[in-house]
Amino acid sequence: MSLTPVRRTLVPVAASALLLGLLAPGGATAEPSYDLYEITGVSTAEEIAASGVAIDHVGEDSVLVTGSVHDMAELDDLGYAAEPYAIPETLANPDPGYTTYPELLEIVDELVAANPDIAAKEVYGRSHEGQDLVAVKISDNVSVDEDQPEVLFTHSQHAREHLTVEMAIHLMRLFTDGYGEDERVTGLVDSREIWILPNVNPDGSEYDMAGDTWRDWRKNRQPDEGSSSIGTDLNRNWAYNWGCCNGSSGDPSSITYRGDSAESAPEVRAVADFVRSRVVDGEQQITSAIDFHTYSELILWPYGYTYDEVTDGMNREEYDTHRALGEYMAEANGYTPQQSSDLYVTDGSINDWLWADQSIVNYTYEMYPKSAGDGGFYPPSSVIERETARNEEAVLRLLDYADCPYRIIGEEEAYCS
Ligand code: GEM
Ligand code: CA
Ligand code: ZN
Repeated sequence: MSLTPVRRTLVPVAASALLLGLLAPGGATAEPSYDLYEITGVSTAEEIAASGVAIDHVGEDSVLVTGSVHDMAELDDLGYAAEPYAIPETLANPDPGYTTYPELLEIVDELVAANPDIAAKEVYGRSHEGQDLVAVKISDNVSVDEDQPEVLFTHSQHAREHLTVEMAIHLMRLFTDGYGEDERVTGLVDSREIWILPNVNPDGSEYDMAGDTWRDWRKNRQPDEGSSSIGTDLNRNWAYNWGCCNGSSGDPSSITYRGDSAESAPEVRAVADFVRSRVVDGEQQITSAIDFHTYSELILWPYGYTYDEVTDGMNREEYDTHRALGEYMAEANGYTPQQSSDLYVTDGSINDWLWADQSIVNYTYEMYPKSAGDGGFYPPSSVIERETARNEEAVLRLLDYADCPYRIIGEEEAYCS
C-alpha cells in the first residue's frame, strides 16, 4: 500500500515543539523546533539550501525541507512559501523494530564472538557524550594488518537516518554468514579488509529515539559555544573546503550548522583520525568507501561543493571512474546515480574530504524511500529486510573493484601499477 502524505494546517510553534518532543532536556532553554515543510513551484534548491535549512528531498516541482519557523520566515523573505508537511500519523512514533545503540553494541559483540577468525571490533573514539565509537573489521586473518585493499562503510552521520544502521547490520551479517557458504562473499572477505562503522553518531540516534515521537534530529548532541543551541551537522564538519560555498550554515541554531571549525565535532575527528590511521608506509589502504544516508534512493559522488566535474584534485579519469562505478552500482539497486552537487551544493561533507584529502573513491548512498509519502526518514521497520538486501549486489560491486577502482574505465595501468 502506498501512503498518501497528509497536509496539515499550521500549528503554533510551541504546540509543534511539544508534539515533536523538541524542548531541551531539563527544560531550561527551548531548542529551536525543527519541522518538515514543503515548498512548491521550485526547480532549483540552491538558494534554499544556502538559507541553512536541510533539504530532505528534491522532487519534480517541489522540495521538502526541515527547518525552524525562523528559517521559514527567512525563506518567505526570499519569496518561497513553505507549507507544513506531515508524515503519516502511523509513522510518527519510534518503531521498536529499529536497532538502538545498546542493541547495536550487543549485536556487534555477538557477531565478533561467533566469528573470531574473520571479525574484530575496534573502539576508534568516543562520542561527545562519551559513548564508544566502534568499527568492525571483517577479513581473513582479521587480527593481522595484511596488505589487502581496504573498503570503508560509514553509517548514520545523521541521527534520524536509522535505516542506515540496519544497513550496517545487514552487511556485517552478509559477510560473516556468507563466509564459507557463498563463493563470491568468501573471495571478497579473503582478499579485502572491510571496515564497517555502523553508527558514527550514537548520541544523535539515541536522542532521536528517546521521545514519545521521533524527534526529527539530524545533528550530533554537542553544545555550541555562546549559544543555547545543540548540535553540529557532522556532514558539514569535514576538513576540506569547510564552509566554503554556501553549502552549510554558520548559525548554531541551523540544522546544517557546520560547527566551530573543521573537525570540531568529536565524532568527525574520530572517524577522520581512523581514516588517517589507515595510511601505511605513506599509502592510504582504503581505496573505496560508501557513506550511508536516507532518503531519496540516490548514489552520489564528489564533489558536493562545486558543480564542476573536473576541477582542483579531480581530473577527467578520476571523475569518470566515480561516475562509471556509481552507475554500475546503481544498475544493481535501482537508485539514481549523479554527482552530489546535482542534488544541491554541500561543503564540508565526508565525500569531498575522503576524495580530496585521502584519494578514496567514494559515494553517498541515499537509501529508501524515494519520497516522503513512503515514510521519509521514518519508514516502518517492516521494510528493513527488503531495503537493506536491495543493496547487497551494489555493495559487492564496489568490493569487486576495490583492488583498483580505475579498472572500471580501463585505467588500471596508469593508476594502480
Ligand atoms: C546529504 S548527503 C551529502 C551529499 N552531498 C550533496 N551535495 N548533496 C546531506 O548531507 O545533506 C543528504 C542527507 O543528509 O542524507
Ligand atoms: Ca585479511
Ligand atoms: Zn543524511
